[in-house]
Amino acid sequence: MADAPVLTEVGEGVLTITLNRPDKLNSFNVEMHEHLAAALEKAEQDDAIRAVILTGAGRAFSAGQDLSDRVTPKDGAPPDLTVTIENYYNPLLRRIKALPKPVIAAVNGVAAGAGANIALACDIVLAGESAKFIQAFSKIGLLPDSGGTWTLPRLVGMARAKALALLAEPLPAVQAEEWGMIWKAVPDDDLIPAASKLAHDLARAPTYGLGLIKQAMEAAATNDFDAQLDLERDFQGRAGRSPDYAEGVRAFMEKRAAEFTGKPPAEDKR
Ligand code: T3D
Repeated sequence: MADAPVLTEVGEGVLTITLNRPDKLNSFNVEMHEHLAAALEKAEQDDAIRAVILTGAGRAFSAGQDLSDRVTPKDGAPPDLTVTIENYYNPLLRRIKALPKPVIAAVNGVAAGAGANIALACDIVLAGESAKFIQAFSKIGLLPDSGGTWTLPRLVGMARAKALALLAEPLPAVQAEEWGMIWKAVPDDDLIPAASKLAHDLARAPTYGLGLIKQAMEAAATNDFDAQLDLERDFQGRAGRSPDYAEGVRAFMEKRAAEFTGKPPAEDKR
């Protein structure tokens, strides 16, 4: 299925998802959304998958919505953009955030519009040095979606977020790293090996605990300090009942490398 809109590959606990419409710079149509949703659902359900890499085929990560795929009503009325957002983009963003396993974006080239904000919603963003991030929306009269108006100010502060959104200027990966918008920019040829090493390291880590870290960090966006302290207490209680915590402490005491299974505590149904 080399011509499928999304390619998947599983190995040693890592699911690699490749957006695969290179001639359209991996822009999103409904079919690509559906394939991506199915791949992420597999990641949710399969306990053997413990980390995910999201990348793009060809010279782009993704150019966002496929603008040639817009359904214009026959009567000449404008398209209702809320439909794709409600049915596809918002569920996708919620899925990435809620997945109790780390998702790494390996941004191999331009990430524009929703493509940029999907990458930035991932837990760790690595980018090739030639990649760039473009909040392209304002060029066509739209505003950032796919969580952009929420994510950007939190990552880079309001001043930079507003300028990125209003000006739609490309932000090179190296500057994105300097601004704290992404984890690292690496030489282009090193991107996939670096993302793969990171993902394989994470796939051998205490997956249940990593899922709690992810959930706690997201909750901090809306909790006050007091509520977050309570959440940390409760989550730590859950982490402390996991087999990986027992193994981690045992391995430390025995001065050996821990062997984590990623499993939740027996009573935790997830
Ligand atoms: O609509 C809704 O449902 C609401 C949701 C909206 C979410 C969004 O993402 S809105 C924002 C949509 N994206 C954009 O506006 C970005 C459009 N693309 C660009 O600005 C540029 O292509 C890039 C800056 C990303 C890359 O520029 P460049 O010069 O490297 O490449 P190019 O020549 O512009 O594009 C190469 C080909 O890809 C070209 O096709 P061709 O001429 O070779 O047949 C181009 O048309 C195609 N392409 C690029 N982006 C898109 C696209 N085709 C459809 N949709 C695209 N978004």
